[in-house]
Amino acid sequence: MPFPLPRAPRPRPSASAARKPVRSSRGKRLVCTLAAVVTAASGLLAVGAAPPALAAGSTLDQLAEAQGRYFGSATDNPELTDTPYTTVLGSEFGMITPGNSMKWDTTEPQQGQFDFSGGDKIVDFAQAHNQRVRGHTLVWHSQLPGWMSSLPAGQVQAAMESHITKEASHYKGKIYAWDVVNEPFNDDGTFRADPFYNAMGEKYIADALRTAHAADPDAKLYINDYNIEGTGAKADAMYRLASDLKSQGVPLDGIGFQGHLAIQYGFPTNMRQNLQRFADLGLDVAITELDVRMQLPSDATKLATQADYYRQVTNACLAVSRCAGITVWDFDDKYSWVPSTFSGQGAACLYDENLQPKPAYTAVRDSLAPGVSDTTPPSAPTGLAVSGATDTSVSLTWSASTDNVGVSGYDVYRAGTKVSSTTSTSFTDTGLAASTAYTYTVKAKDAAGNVSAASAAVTATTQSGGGTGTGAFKVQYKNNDSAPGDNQIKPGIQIVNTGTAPLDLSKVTLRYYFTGEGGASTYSTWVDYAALGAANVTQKVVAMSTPKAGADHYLEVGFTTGAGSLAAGKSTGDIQTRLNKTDWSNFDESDDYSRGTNTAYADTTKVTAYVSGTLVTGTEP
Ligand code: 9MR
Repeated sequence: MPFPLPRAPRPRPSASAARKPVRSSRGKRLVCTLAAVVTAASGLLAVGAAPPALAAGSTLDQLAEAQGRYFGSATDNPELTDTPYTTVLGSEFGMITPGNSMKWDTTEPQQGQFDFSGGDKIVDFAQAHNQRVRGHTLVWHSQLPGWMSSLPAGQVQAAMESHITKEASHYKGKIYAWDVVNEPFNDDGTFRADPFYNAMGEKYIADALRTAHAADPDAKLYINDYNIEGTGAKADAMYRLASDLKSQGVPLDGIGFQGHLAIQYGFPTNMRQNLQRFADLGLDVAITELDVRMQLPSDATKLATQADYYRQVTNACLAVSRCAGITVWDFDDKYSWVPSTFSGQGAACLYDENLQPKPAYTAVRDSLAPGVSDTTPPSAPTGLAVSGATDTSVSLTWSASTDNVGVSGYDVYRAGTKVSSTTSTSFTDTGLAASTAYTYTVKAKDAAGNVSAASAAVTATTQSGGGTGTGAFKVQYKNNDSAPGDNQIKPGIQIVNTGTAPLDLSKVTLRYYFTGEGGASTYSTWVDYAALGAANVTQKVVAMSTPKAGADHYLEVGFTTGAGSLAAGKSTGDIQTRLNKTDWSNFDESDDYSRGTNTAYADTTKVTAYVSGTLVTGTEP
């Protein structure tokens, strides 16, 4: 029989009571006064409090505790003999969840015969390391012993209450929070038809919570599930259940969001808002089983995405004052459950199989305490190029930098003086003097304030002032040649006037750089099509006096006065050029400087453009 207990108000433990002593990176216990810590309830610094002393060597849990949260890990009994592993387990984390040894099939393998030895060992480990314990789990459809799964429906409630009472009483006073009910929902938000639901209907959940509360009134009681991190049908079902239980006065303290994420499925929608709506019901929320898997093999890009997911989860928890903490579902890829469950997937944890921290580890630290841990600057920006120039402005583009945690922006320098900070990879410098050369560099920075080395410098010359027909423009390119090893090169080129004045095309020349690869040194050129009239396009091949990588010749494209002027905002339209050596010997275009593989027009900086012989856009080889 369910026995409705009046719900005694249970204030959150005070910051001092709830928190274990903070240890320094050397393991020495530091005195952590209430004034010096962050209030658990608000997540804000206590008024007048000195910020906690956080050093680069602070543990994950110390960084989290300074934000009023815990940082924990799951572990399992076989792992406790791995000393390098337990050294990290015992130091980095402030909360431990037994991965298996408190589950029903382990603790009550035969009806009425209980075995808590595995769970006891993990509790002993935690207590020896000043760690708290999340109990996992009392009522779950999986890892049930055979006798329980086949029990007649009429005996399920008594068996469930007996199991909860026995286990929660055994661990009374030693458990911070119990996952009383685990995974009650199907993905569509309907209740899972497990032995408990089949026997008792939805009310088994309230009954389980009341039974656990009677056995250990001080433990926080949670319902825990996966695929509820973001908004959706399953999260909505949990929200409805949580609201109902709260309004009925059932002793429910929190909702556990397991957080088994995968980079190939995207980050959960509105995670912070989703956590917040549960918190607004007067519940704690916690991330209880976080890991972020990927298709193997891992690579730097996947690990960076994974790091970003871990960071976003941490940010979401920090943004919700009732988020009590985060637990990872083991911290080391060596002991992750993922590879044995999802074929071909893995690398889901904060540390790799050799116990080396991954970018995700740094990302979590950086979220918990920006700047404390991340001392690695981004890579220097590459590919800095002039994408346009007018008589008063210069436009620049560059390639994105990479960073162990994430690039937060770029600083643009003109002649060594910072002229802009931007989060994009382009910038237009305005208010410049006409006919003047300006030299630029760009540096990348990250959220911790680390700044990269400067990019290679690029110099741009503004147009002559007051003249006509030299406004800003850009060059677009496409490859019309599907055979890079044959005897012809077929660049498609067009010019777009991006300025506000007409562009006198007769002053414009373009250079397409390539290598000749032996054979004849004389060339034939062709204009197969030009929207502005093939007869208005001129071409010649020029041998470079100083060959460069991917370039010992260039095709120079020009325009007759018949091409006229290109109005602001307009494009010349498609110009299909073609060239061959006069002996028709083959090229190897694969390394040619100006060549791209795009078959639709796209902006390029590798076909350079000149007005009256002065480079105005693009980067020469
Ligand atoms: O980590 C646990 C793994 O060792 C077990 O084989 C598995 C069996 O179901 O359970 C794992 O933990 C699960 C947790 O108890 C509930 N949420 C999903 C976890 C991963 O399967």
